[in-house]
Amino acid sequence: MAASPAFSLARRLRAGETVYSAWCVLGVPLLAETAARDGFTTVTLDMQHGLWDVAGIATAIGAVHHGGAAPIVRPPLNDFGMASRALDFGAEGIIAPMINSAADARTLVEATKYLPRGGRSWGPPRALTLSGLDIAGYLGTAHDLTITMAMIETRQALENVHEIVAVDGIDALFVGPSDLSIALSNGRAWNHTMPELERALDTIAEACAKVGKIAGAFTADAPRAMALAKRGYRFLTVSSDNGMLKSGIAEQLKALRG
Ligand code: 3PY
Ligand code: MG
Repeated sequence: MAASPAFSLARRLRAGETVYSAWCVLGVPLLAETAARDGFTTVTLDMQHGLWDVAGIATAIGAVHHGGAAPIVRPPLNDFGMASRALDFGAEGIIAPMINSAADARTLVEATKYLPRGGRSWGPPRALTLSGLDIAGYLGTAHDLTITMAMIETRQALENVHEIVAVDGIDALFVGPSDLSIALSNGRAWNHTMPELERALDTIAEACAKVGKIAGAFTADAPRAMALAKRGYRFLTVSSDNGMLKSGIAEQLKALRG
């Protein structure tokens, strides 16, 4: 995967490209930068469950950008202010958790798109610097340069998937297989490949395809990401910084123990 021109992710996804993203939870900008420099097209910084604080996320967005990848941020639950701020800091995309209805989707669009689509408040100092655009340039192209993804990870979201994806300004749906499998099993299972979840994944991909929007999903590893790409998913996060660190540690310890 070659480094991509800055702020090209949204355009490339809308043009039909399939993109793989690193997923960083440990709150360490250097790890996010390494994922970018070593070849991921995009790096997602997870503030919902990860250890990021606001200063760290601002630093990591710059580090990923300068490492040649597109920074994406998942803000905390219902933190639409942080979604807006992450774009101001130069994120190229937002993945908002637990978007359960068209009303939730409209709230997300309100925070992430300028008028006339939404009501994002003006003030993107770092995004201007990183994009190299002036005020008129960024205001005029922010929609084309950024991507707003709504997470589908509850029964309610699945029931409302067609209404959510139809909201103007929602560019993509992103499946959270952990929460969705817990929801579909009524709390009995965390299972990324259970039959009900597999059916839901196809329903969500079809809902996106029907309106020409992008389907995305979290995955635990590259084989699963590539399998979902064959089923219509085009934005796929792969493993995590924590997961890769732990598997690297396990591999070395196994070798040491013979
Ligand atoms: C989920 O699988 O529920 C997610 O939110 C992705 O980590
Ligand atoms: Mg989740």
